[in-house]
Amino acid sequence: MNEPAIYQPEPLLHHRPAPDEALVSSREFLSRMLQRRTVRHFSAEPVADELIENAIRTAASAPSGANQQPWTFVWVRDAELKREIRSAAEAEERRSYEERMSEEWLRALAPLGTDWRKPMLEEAPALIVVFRQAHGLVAEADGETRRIKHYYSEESVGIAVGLLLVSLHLAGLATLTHTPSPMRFLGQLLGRPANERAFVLIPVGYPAADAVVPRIQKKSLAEVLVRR
Ligand code: IYR
Repeated sequence: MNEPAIYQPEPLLHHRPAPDEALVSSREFLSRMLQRRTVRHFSAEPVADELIENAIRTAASAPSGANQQPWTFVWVRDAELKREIRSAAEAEERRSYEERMSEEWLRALAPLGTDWRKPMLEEAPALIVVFRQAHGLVAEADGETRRIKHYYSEESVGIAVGLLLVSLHLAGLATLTHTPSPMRFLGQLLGRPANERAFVLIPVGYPAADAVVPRIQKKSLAEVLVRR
């Protein structure tokens, strides 16, 4: 067994805005976030690299179980790779829509207007595929690879994806939070190691000029907040 790393406290750097500034910034942030929509129609317009890099830096700043940061972000721009991903995703989605999803599930999805076709996987200029590291792999001095347990990796990656979506949205970009099921093909096409599981596939880009979104509602504060 290796010695555990030691606890080394350092002073917290913390910015506390004045109360009026806090309210303004909280309201502005809320109003920007209320404009975020899941988008399924993308333009081919390219995206500046730094917007994607900063979104991934932001995502990678997320809190994680034991600070293990159990994530890998694969940024796909290559047209041929996008085509392969689309084709594999559509094969799985077609089987899901036609054979695997229950009537109840299909009814729940009806307001979203989705089907098995996923042209956005080729149309969007970038795809970000987020992988969850189910466990860690550490190279030992003797050349062996040791497995380390990861804690709360699902929660950790979920939080990181939330931050990723926020950063991209605030940069004026559109995203689709897509989970073709099963997603094993993503690890295969992208050559990821066996400890990584595809978590979500996110087309990123500017919305198409004629993009439409389903008319849906978010629950009110009263419906989601319990005060005790
Ligand atoms: N993965 C499919 C189906 C789908 C499932 C849920 I839950 C959604 O919120 C949306 C779609 C698809 O992407 O079409």
